Amino acid sequence: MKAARNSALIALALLFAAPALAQQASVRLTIKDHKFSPAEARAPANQAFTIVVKNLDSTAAEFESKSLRVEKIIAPGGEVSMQIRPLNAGRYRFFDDFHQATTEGELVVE
Ligand SMILES: [Cu+2]
Repeated sequence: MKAARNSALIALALLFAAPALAQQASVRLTIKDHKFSPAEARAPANQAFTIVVKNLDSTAAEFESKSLRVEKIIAPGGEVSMQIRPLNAGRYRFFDDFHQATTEGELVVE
């Protein structure tokens, strides 16, 4: 009886979780030689998405954007994932707060 109820709950959970996962867009960036790649990335407007940044340099980086409202340290060789709220169409600048002079890019939301 209890097992049947649990599996029904699991089925229900999967039913709701699957479309949400399928729809969630993600933007992947890397940092190498203190440059973002791509330096201009694209994301969908009006829906939540994730930004995943991998740091291929041997120094720590701090992914930061005032307009995206994120700030996260990335260890050398490390990767971070950030959940971004639904955004209006526009251009959103981001940068490495530890290497601001060289390491910046823009997210085009459309
Ligand atoms: Cu900072």
